Amino acid sequence: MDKLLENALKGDELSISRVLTRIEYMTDEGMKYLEELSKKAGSAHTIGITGIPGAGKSTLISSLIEEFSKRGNKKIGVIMIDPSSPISMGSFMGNRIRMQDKTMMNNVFIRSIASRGHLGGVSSEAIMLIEAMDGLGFNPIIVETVGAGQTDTEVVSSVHTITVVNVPGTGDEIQALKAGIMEIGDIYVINKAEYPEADVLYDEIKFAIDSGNWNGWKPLVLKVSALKKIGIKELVDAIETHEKYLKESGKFIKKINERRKKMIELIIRRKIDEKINEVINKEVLDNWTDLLTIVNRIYDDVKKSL
Ligand SMILES: Nc1nc2c(ncn2[C@@H]2O[C@H](COP(=O)(O)OP(=O)(O)OP(=O)(O)O)[C@@H](O)[C@H]2O)c(=O)[nH]1
Ligand SMILES: [Mg+2]
Repeated sequence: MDKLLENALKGDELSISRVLTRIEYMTDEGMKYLEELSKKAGSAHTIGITGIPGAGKSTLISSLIEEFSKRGNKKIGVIMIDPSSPISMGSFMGNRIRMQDKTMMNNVFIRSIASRGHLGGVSSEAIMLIEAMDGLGFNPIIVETVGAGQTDTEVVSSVHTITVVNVPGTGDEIQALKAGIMEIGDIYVINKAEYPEADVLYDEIKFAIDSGNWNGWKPLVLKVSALKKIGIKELVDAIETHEKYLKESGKFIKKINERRKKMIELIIRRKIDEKINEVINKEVLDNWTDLLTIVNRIYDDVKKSL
């Protein structure tokens, strides 16, 4: 096996980082790494943490990392999409280290990706990273996203357990819930629960969930304070309960298969897109005749070159 991948599998930080970068950029080497890692992947529980900017997602993730670590999780992966506020405990890989407890963070690998992506597609990068980290033995893998827009939706729908983070005082939560925007959650968290207004929001969301018709999994609603570390144990319990439910119902594997289907689709789309750009750049300006002739010729050329 390739030395870099071998070292990454042994847990060497720098090697992990390099392997992931090659995968993100979809280099030939990167794609071979992804192929190898994909053979080992399929056991990690993937958790999405989604919610509006400032809801406390990053703070919550650092509290979750602590709790998962206490429960013996040896390799925790975190993927942050376009983070405006990196996890304050710091990433053991990153440069912005502000660690409170260094030893505790040795089991955590944090990777950020910018929302534009290296090659224009965050969804494919995020989903490839999930697959790769899974193959590298990270479990759980926690993904932070704001949950809005097509990219985020694609990523969010690729994880096992979707945790929607709400905060009191934004006023539009119930409208969002009614409009179905929040229908995606497996767990609803009301963060900043040390504020008394959190109770009202909790009651509203709980009521909305209780009034719904649920088949299989009924979403759980929990109050937490990510900052003051209140309710974190209960949240990890809820996450683990959902994981158990998915495994017992066969949905755990199904979700991984869906994620892989999406990954393959995105990789192929990206390859085709690249070809289209290549052919268009070469042909359009030089050989302008009429629209349909050009469209058909480019279409044929793309087909031939695939
Ligand atoms: N009072 C209080 N503040 C909190 C709590 N959790 C997070 N915060 C604060 O809320 C602010 C935003 O927290 P982040 O964790 O960066 O929020 P985020 O959702 O990751 O934000 P983006 O990454 O920008 O979308 C920070 O100043 C946190 O300290 C909480 O439980 N209580
Ligand atoms: Mg954040």
